[in-house]
Amino acid sequence: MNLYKRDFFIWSFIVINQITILVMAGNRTFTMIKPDAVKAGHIGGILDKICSAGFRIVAMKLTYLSAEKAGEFYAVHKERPFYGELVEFMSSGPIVAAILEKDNAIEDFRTLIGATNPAEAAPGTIRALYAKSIGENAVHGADSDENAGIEGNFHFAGTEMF
Ligand code: RTP
Ligand code: MG
Repeated sequence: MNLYKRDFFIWSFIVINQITILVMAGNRTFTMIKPDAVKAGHIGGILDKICSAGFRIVAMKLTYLSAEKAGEFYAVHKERPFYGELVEFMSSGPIVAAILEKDNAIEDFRTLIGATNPAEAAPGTIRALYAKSIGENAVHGADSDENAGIEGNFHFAGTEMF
């Protein structure tokens, strides 16, 4: 193979790889059904909304965050006044953690769950239907592709993603 042909194959491989990464980006998000919604028996209702909206479940488990683990998960909010309350709440009972797949997953999932404060959440959104307050707001949704990846890996091993 001459030098020109070899370079052509290498560059084709790199370009196809980059296109694949671009197409894949944005198609996964990470969610948790928070302790308030699990306690109130809303797992089924919330999963129904998620699946009906076209999300595919890549990974899912009923699990528990210790205060230490909850603190680690929400470390970005460490300086916020509600951090202590948030950690206490998120470790107050079991949660459902899941990785979800759909085109435009991050944005579409944030639309599906509604505003952080359920009083401001659009009618029909998960938080409007199931959240109690700004603190106890039924579900978590990742806010970026990067964070979805970090949060998914926080809860799941690669062998648990399908
Ligand atoms: P999340 O990360 O859980 O999906 O929520 P979010 O993006 O809509 O809101 P964020 O600003 O990231 O806040 C994280 C969680 O902290 C609790 N919070 N409490 N008492 C308060 O003023 C207050 N503000 C936020 C909520 O549980 C919120 O979801
Ligand atoms: Mg957030």
